[in-house]
Amino acid sequence: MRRPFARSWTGVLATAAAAAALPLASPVPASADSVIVGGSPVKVSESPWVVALSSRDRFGGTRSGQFCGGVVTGSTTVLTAAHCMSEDVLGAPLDRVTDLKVIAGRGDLGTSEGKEILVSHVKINPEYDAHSNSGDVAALTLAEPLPEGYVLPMAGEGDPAYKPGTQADVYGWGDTTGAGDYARTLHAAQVRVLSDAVCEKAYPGSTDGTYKAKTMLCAGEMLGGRDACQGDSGGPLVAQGRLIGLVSWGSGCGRPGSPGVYTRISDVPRVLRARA
Ligand code: 4AZ
Repeated sequence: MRRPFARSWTGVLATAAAAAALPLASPVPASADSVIVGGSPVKVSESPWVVALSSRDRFGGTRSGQFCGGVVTGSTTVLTAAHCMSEDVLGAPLDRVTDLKVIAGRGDLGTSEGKEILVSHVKINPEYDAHSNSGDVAALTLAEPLPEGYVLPMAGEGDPAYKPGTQADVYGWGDTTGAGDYARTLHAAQVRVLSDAVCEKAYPGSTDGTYKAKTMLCAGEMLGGRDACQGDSGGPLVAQGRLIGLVSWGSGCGRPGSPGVYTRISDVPRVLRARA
């Protein structure tokens, strides 16, 4: 979403209000606003294409400066969410963030494992619409190449991995409580691709956003519980070994009836795709 860090407070307030109204029998699981909700730690060596976006100048050094996720789609190309490059998220215009880096091969942000690579160029999807969240993708060019083994193939149009019911995994270092407790280690959660009809019904149009089947997909569990959350934005949704989505937005985290919404990779314009 446009303000991933601010939005977590909305979630906390909504959860507190629900708990006050239903003190004994809240249908919302206790963990509803926690992490890559319902996920578990994973080894970055088994998913080397997941990277952290970092700026220590903007976000401090304790978690290697992590503020969003990304995915390696070419030896010098990382895809992330366009909204991760916004002034709302960065707290400064992008051209003033001079230490923007991609961190590869570091599962635990408290270590110096893996590689930090400077971003030499950022291309924001010309079709990105910050109001509806449509086309939420940007391509980062790396100053040095990563080995080919880091690259995850992208799903194209008509790929069977988009079929509703398909199991997919979402990865990130996002918030673990909805109150600003960001994970130190990489987590993943398994979710299901949902039909466009279900996604449209969940998000017919509100202040959170409107579901647009052409440029988005949604995934989650009908009963909630497993989901992406603040700080996971731009990270990958992977099914059948291919990249199908990027964490983009949603209403809260892990709430029943409010699945996570992702940028649909098959709709990413050619100008943002890696050449090699
Ligand atoms: C966010 O604001 C955000 N539950 C990311 C993912 C989801 C909701 C919000 C999906 O960055």
